[in-house]
Order: sequence, then structure tokens, then C-alpha cells
Amino acid sequence: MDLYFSPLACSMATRIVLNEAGADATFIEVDPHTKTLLEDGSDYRRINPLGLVPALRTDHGEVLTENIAVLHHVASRVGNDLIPSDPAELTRLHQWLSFISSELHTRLFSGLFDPNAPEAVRSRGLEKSAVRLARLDEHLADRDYLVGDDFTIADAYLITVLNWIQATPIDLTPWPAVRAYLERGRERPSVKGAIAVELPLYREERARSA
Ligand SMILES: N[C@@H](CCC(=O)N[C@@H](CS)C(=O)NCC(=O)O)C(=O)O
Repeated sequence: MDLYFSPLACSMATRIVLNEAGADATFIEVDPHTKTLLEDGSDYRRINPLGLVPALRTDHGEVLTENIAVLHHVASRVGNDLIPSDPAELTRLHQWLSFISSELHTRLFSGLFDPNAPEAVRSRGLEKSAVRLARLDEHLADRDYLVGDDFTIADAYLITVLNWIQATPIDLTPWPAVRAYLERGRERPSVKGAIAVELPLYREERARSA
């Protein structure tokens, strides 16, 4: 499997999943500013026309895009328990993956991080974050993980996304369960390992685009 990734982006969730399973993949870095592959300067849009990471080239040579699909594919390939087998828990997994993707990743963070977004989009995103973080806080108040009793692909995605909060004006003080979840998550070996690899690459990326 080849994972097209950019440092600390949502593609890091897949690296966390691989780390959880002790599995490996070929990681191919994409410069998010130039949309080129670092290894040879070629155009990443030839892999994913949207220019977004992640993309995964499967062992069958097909290109898969969209984070949730990539996470499902990789978790099912590496064959551990990061996807619940219980049907009720699987439904909840889908609920939380959709929540993370649409309500947090896209609605909140994509606007905050878009340098061309008008200020109104940014402030509206921040306004809308409160009710979403409150929902998450209530859910996490008496749980270690999003679904059931074990770490799943939804946790890998949520920790990756919450890790971006440090680059935003959002203060998690009103949502202590979310803050505690993120602090626990960052200490998890699979997450620590992913950040240890990707943070230096992120700094290099910032230096290149400065
Ligand atoms: N719908 C896509 C969104 C992916 C996405 O937003 N990726 C971001 C990184 S987290 C990206 O590639 N951004 C670069 C850009 O917007 O040009 C998915 O779920 O995979």
C-alpha cells in the first residue's frame, strides 16, 4: 500500500492505524502548497484530481481517496480490531466518522486553515464549534474511546483533527472531557510515534513555503 500524505494532515490518522497494528506502508509525501510529490516533483493531481490527501494506492493498484474510506480499507487490510464487529457499534462508528469528517474537519477546521477564507467564514466556524465541542464533551465525559471500550479508526481520526486545535484560537477549557481525551490520545504510542515522524516533516514543509 502507498499512502499519499502531508505532515500532520488528516492522512496522519492512517499512519496511526498502521502503528496500532504494527503494520507498514510506503509513505509518499505531498507538498500541500505546490501539490507535488516531494520525491520527484511530479503533479499529485494526477493521483487525486482534487489535490487532497489522503490517497491510497492499494495492493491491487487502485487509488482510493477520502479519509473515511482509506481508514476502513487500511484497518480491514491490517486485520486487527480497529473496526467493531458488533452491528450496533459499527453504526455508531459510522456516526462518529461522519461527525468528525463533516462537522469538525470540514465545517470547522477547513475554514479556519484556508488562508483565502473571508474573516466571516472563520468567525462563523468558531461560533459553530461550541455546540459541536459540547456534544463531543458530553459523549466523552464517561468514556475513554468514541465507540465501545476500544480504540477504533474513529479515535485515530478524531485525535488527528483535535491535534490541530493548537494552531487555532480555540481554547478547550470549557470542554474538559475533550481536552483530557486529546491529552490521553497524544500519549498513546501509535499517536506519539506518528507525531514524532510527521512534526519534523511539517516544520520542513513550513520552511519551504515561508
Ligand atoms: N474529503 C476529503 C478531505 C481531505 C482534506 O481536506 N485534506 C486536506 C488535509 S487534512 C488537504 O489535503 N488540504 C489541502 C488543500 O485543501 O489544498 C477527505 O475526507 O479525505
